[in-house]
Amino acid sequence: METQQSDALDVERIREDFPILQREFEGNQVVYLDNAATSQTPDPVVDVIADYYRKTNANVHRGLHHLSQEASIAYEDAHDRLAEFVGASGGREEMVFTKNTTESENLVAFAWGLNELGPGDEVVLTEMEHHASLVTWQQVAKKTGAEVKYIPVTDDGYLDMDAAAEMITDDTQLVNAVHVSNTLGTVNPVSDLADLAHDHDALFFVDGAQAVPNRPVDVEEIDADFYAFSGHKMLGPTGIGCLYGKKHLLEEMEPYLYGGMMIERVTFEESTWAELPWKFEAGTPVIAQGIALAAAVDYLEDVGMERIQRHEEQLSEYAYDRLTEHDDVTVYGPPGDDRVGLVSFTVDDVHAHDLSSILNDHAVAIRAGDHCTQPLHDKLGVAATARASFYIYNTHEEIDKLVAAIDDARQLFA
Ligand code: 7TS
Repeated sequence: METQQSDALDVERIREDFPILQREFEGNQVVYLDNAATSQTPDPVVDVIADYYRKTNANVHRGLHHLSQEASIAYEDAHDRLAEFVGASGGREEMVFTKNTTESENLVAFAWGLNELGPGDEVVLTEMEHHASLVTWQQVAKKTGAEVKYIPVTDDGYLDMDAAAEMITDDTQLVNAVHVSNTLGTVNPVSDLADLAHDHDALFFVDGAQAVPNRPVDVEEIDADFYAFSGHKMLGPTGIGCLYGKKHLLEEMEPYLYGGMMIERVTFEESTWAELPWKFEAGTPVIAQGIALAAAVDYLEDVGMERIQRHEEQLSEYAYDRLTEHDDVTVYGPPGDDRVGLVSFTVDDVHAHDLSSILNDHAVAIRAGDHCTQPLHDKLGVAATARASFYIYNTHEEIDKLVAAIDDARQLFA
């Protein structure tokens, strides 16, 4: 698509690339507000996937035949494209393709943590971590005897950075924090956390699943040692995630999965590992997904990451303001003008699951539940929240439809 010249997003033009948004259910056009769970995929990216299978499909054993050569080059180049997108100057050597953010978390926890952690060591997470990191580090801590600590979340939904400064000590080996909370919409001060971690020679790992889709991210400016994200939340296909890692760390780490493609030389007794990043991509990798994700990145950059960020901020502030017009609505997290494009909320006397089911009658798609942050919900004192999350194709009118559908639910339960 053409580069937009004006400051605002041309949402109507963008929506033409997403035919799924025209679907109707019982006469209502779908209002897709579940983007923090997964985003929709634009036609140009779907075309790349279809073209790949129609014209190029082959396994990526370089040099065997023309199709394999083409697939290999496109797949390898996709790593460079993703590295460039998040500011990793080391290119493909610093960009591992995985299945999703969860697998990227597991890769670091098991390939690094299992070997490096022991009794007396500490891993510092935050109370707003997604289960992807929380459960994973819990397990590695159990296996190694290390301890997991959590930076508290304040009542207004921010990280308590004074507490962080006290909790991160010379015993800390790694700090793992979400860049953007999938429940609160908080944007965390990741550069400050990186400084705190590095002051104590600890590594800093960022879960960027909710950040890379909607803001410019530069892993070197943050000074992250590892940075994880998912393709399916940023217009790409499912089945691909990314792990950025500083080259020297990835070089020192043991592999995570073993088998074909990740080796250099194998005898009956011993094996040596392929160069980066292939050492971490065992078996037939995510070829079509990787190539398609590079196309998604082209699409995002054509639209402009700063514009996307502004659009999301405007929508979430509008949603926050509209939702809080009613006293019976509680919105969780920071104020409307200081959050990313999502709003988690409850409505008095209406359970979040009932709410989402009534919204579904209006074809308004939101998510209800714990959003894979059960401990954070425990702290908030609610079992479930409703969450509306926005992306480049959402409009103010769709938020009005959300608010009208909530009114309907309110009347049903009055
Ligand atoms: N980290 C964060 C901050 C997330 O929001 C998610 C997914 C993950 C990690 C895991 O990503 P995955 O691609 O490995 O599944 N979050 C959500 C959500 O909020 N609703 O559905 C999935």
